[in-house]
Amino acid sequence: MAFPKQFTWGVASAAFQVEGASNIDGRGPSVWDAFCDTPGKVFDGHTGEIACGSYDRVEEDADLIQNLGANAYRFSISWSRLFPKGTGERNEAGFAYYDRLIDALLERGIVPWITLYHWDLPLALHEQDGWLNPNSPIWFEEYTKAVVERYSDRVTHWFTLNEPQIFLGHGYKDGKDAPGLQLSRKEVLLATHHALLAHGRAVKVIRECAKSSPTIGFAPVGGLYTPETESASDLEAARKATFTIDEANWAFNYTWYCDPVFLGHYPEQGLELFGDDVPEFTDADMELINQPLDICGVNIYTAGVVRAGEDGHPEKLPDPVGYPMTMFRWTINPRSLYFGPKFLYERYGLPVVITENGLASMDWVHLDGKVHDTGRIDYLSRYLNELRRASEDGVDVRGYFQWSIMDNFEWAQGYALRFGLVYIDYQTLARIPKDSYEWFGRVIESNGESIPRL
Ligand code: PNW
Repeated sequence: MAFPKQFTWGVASAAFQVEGASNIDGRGPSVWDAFCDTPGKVFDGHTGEIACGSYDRVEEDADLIQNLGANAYRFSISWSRLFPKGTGERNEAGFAYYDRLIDALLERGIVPWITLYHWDLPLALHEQDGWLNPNSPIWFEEYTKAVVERYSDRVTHWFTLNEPQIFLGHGYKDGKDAPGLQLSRKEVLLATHHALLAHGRAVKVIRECAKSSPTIGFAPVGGLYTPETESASDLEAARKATFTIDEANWAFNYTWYCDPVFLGHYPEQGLELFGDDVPEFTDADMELINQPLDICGVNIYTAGVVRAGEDGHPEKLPDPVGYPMTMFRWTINPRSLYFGPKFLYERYGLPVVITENGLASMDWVHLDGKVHDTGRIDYLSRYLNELRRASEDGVDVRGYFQWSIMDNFEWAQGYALRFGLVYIDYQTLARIPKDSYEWFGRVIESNGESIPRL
């Protein structure tokens, strides 16, 4: 059998990318609102003010997910919609919005999977130094507690942080994403330590306060490598490259974030590489970060390729001229969905859930009124076949969330890149299911027994 019977077939999104209503019903600004308002930061000055208008389309969007046949929806909560200033005063209208969303999903038999933090830090907290503030883990714990108290009678699946590699690497190091900081390595590592502590505190408070038994995970990303051939030496080289922090691109790795979370310690190689830039930490910190988790979530879109060079040392292969790429110019490497889950499962020993995977393309409505996104079908078919192979080879894969149910605000790329199974006409906010929506629906229906090629 390909995928387990109870496999989770989901679609994903994030609050700032779909909700819109950024100034409505008492929501406070986040770092992303401020970033969008800073000239030159986001493609063509696009903002999240309207986005997909999902705030006003709870039933319509839930119908789209139901008609697809998905059994789960991974969405995030906008912290500043619940707490306009991040801490203190609550915004009841914000809480009520997620009540409506959760109830609409449950009525349709769709399991809500909540991501607590998908990059949109309340601006008021950024003004108090954001993740650099040693109180940031406590802010996050308080926010999480309020979310869990409100929704855990109906919600059982939780993710803490989405991709700290990116919100710190692009937000605090390169300045490409909100809040656009370009800090020293020492400062970024301090903010990272706080984010990891925030994760730990959140997991703890979920377990303490949840009204129904929770399933909790973390949703990292990282520099993944697949082996050129499946020889034992190439395989070992790929594993080694995947779990080594690259000096040039040091924030984009698995081990600095995942080893503390899953194993309770920073990786030796990172401690050596970062030297004096490593923040001070205690055993109690590491224990707090290392809370028991139920699943290992991971976002996988692409991967590099390595071969074993001399002495087995990983040799990264350059992308060949004219390589297949997405509109993001990410390499299309379907084997990332075989080796990614395999390597993570071997290292961390937890069931794996693919929390995001999908294709950026530039779709448009064709003359027949439909959106023929053959590239997306081909991409998903190649990737899902590899995920199935991982499952058949004994990797404990429990779920797959396609990114994304609909086109949305693609961060610094604004609305230029489209990841959706459903096309959004941003003038009218009409939703048009693409060919890939029909295709993915059939895959889900067969529980992945059938993953047809074009
Ligand atoms: C993710 N990489 O970001 C985010 O979680 C989503 O919000 C986003 O829309 C989606 O992927 C598509 O970009 C990523 O460099 C950023 O491999 C960078 C990478 C992967 C995912």
